[in-house]
Amino acid sequence: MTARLIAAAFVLAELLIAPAAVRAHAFLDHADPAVGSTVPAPPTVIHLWFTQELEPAFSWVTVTDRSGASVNDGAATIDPSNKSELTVKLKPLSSGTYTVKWHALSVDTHTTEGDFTFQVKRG
Ligand SMILES: [Cu+2]
Repeated sequence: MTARLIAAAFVLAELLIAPAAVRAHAFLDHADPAVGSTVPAPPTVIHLWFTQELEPAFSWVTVTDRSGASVNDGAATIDPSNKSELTVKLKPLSSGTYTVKWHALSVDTHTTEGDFTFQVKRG
């Protein structure tokens, strides 16, 4: 084996082992509106789907406009039939960029957090 082949073998081994650890926490899988997207009509709710079920009492989402003002209409809720989905209602949005910050406590008691933006641009 050349050194390059040995290095490649180690990288492959890490790829095979790492996903199990990554899956142990609740990370954002996808969202609607999608992460980084531009939407033509203001959404009235945002859905966030995570890679693991969440603890409702310790998981939250804040949505802010460019000035930092909250546009949440109430707290985020968890769908009882799908505990890996957080939904947050929104006040009426105008055109602009919005930041979604999320904080999740997964059922395995690990916390994760992150943020993303989306843009409302009427066509
Ligand atoms: Cu975890």
